[in-house]
Amino acid sequence: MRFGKLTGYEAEKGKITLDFEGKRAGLQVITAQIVRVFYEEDGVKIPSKAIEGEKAVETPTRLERKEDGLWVFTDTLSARVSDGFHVDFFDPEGAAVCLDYRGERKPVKRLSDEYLKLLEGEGHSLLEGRRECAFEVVKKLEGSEHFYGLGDKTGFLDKRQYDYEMWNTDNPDPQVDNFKALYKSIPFFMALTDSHVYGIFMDNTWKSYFDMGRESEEYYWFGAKGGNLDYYYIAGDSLARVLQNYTYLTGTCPLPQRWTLGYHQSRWGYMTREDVEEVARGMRQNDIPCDVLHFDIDYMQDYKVFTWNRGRYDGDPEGYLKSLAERGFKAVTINDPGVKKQEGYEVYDEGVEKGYFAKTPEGEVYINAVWPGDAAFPDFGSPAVRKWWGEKQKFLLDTGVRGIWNDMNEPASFHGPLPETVVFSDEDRKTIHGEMHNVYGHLMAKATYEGLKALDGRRPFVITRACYAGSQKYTTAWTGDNHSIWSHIQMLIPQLCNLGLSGMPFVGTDVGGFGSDTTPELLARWVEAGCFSPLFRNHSALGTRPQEPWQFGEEVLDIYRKYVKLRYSWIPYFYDLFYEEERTGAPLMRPLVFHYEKDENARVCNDEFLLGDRILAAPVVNQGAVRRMVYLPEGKWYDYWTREEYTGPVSFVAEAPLDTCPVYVKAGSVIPTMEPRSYVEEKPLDTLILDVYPGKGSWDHYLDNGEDFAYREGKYHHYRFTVEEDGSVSGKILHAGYEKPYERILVRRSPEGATEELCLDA
Ligand code: MIG
Repeated sequence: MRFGKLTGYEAEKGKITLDFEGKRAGLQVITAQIVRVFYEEDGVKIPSKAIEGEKAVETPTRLERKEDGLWVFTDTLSARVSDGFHVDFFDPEGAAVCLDYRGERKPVKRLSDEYLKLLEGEGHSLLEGRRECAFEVVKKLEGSEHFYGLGDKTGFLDKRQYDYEMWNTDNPDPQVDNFKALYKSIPFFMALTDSHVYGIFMDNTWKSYFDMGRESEEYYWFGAKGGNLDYYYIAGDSLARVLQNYTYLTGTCPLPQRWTLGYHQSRWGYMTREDVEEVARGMRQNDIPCDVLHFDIDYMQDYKVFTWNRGRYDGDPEGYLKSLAERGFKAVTINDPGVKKQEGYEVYDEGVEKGYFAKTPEGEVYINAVWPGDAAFPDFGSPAVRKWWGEKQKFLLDTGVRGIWNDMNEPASFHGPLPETVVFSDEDRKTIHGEMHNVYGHLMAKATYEGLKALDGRRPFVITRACYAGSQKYTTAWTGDNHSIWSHIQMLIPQLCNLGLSGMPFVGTDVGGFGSDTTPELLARWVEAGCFSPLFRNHSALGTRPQEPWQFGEEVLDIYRKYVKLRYSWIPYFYDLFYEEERTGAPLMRPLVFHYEKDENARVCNDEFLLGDRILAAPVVNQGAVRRMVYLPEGKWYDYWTREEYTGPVSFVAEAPLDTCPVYVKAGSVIPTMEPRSYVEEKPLDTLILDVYPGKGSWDHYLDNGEDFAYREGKYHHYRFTVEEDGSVSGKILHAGYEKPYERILVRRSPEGATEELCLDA
């Protein structure tokens, strides 16, 4: 795609039409910190799947035509558009932040000239991705640049020097660093240099490529196979601010029901009522708090969606789910997109009759195979199909289900991938799989969320495997089929942190690992790390070594219990973080760099993370290790277990026997906790226990009914607790709208220490 000289422009409010010798492109000021850069091929507008509603606000904008291009100024940035549709961004002082690269492409040379000559004849290219791109954007690389985000990728926190693809992929092989794509596509990243931070969101759903400096040390590039060139430059003075701006565009994850923050137990292979019952009983007998039991594909009749194999549940799944509910267990059922091809099966017949399935270019219902055998694929790009699918959830809700787990929605298929030419809808426009693939899971989640919301009224709980930018508005996500291997407990830290930095905060990995057999030691270490992940679920594959907490002897069971209980005690803190996240987009699990951008150690830290800004976890992720190096950034910290003090920045060796996950809490923290219980609603939440870490600081604590949307009408309580250097604590109410505020607020100064009652200031 070549653009000529900038020959003219026209501005209407923040929308600037640019003429490049007949080619019309555009720049749009969305806010003072967000600028959209786009070119609509053949003038075709493609509605964003990630961004809902109008986001552009009236922004004071000044234009100036200069020798070197057209300058667009807002209060907080300036953009320069020059010949060839090059766009550069500057900070308010005029310093360059993000420049287009204008030089020659200089790919790293991998082969001698002789070899290249040999290969040329066959049209061999060393850069497969580039060949496919309909357009590319090439940006100059700064010496100090680090990259974060890009959704769910393998490897490490900093994405510089690596290249990735966006093409939702179900690959059952153990995921390793050089995988280019996993199940999710979030074409957003943030760049951090010694002087600046910014983000780029390419809103394009086609297969796309991100080369973050693999091709060359001088530039990085991104591009897509089809669709429009359409990206947002996002400014901000911190990673947190850039991410907030990104979630201004794509939305945040709404506050979840409180029970979803509890412990989830799952396994592919809980076949019958008896199997599930054994797990439910095991949880209570072994005193492992647990709120959620997951039902994998085994509950369905012949893997048909919206059916229940009643025979496996004594003919009464409704009664059984009710009995589970009475004991505090919520049921979450899996739901795959593939609809079994079977005449007489209502869902299939309806879908065929109404034209709700994807079609071949010849207009036949497209069939591939998944769990039920031959199956059709709902066309989720169509609003009518989404509505239909949403309403279908009623069957599961009526059975007593409380949450929906969307799997296989890349979409995965057993008879080879869906051809790119399969016909799908994009709202009322017809398009092909190549364009809708990366948003298939996103739109299925949207359909599910909206269906549940309309039917149930409570905050919907959806988990997905595949997603796109903006899916956080409808769904949580897990990272798919990991394995019970040490490299995957190591990977979960950068993986979940980067998902959070990509706007997806409610995420987790299969604790213990999905494929392969876990070991007692690996499971113990995994629960120690996993209890910090917003979505906290143990799940394993059919036929692997059973992975429930009690399958590995007393020692592991005790460790497991200790960390699940720790998690439960922290649920009020998690909930506060969600409240903050809904407002600001700040994820719960954060890499150290999120709060310590200037700290070179933090920028590349792969084996520690923060929960909010107060708790730092340094889990052991190496087999056999009973101590590890810990790095604490600047400030004063306390060891969570011993209250030993440290002053950062500091590195030291922490003892970490099998039952210890090194955890540190920042001085001046008040961590809101709740009393032990075997599930969230076992007892009323009438007592708050504040864990206090002396130092100057404060914490805003949020409380509501944990269930519905009444909080949006002000039905919540907001408390502010303040701690002093000497450890004294005071508290007051900032907002009083919830009918059941705490009856008691207690202060505690050590893990097992005595508590004293806190009287709130008037
Ligand atoms: O082809 O439903 O990632 O969590 O247990 C495998 C069976 C299908 C893949 C999911 C996994 C789930 C499994 N599913």
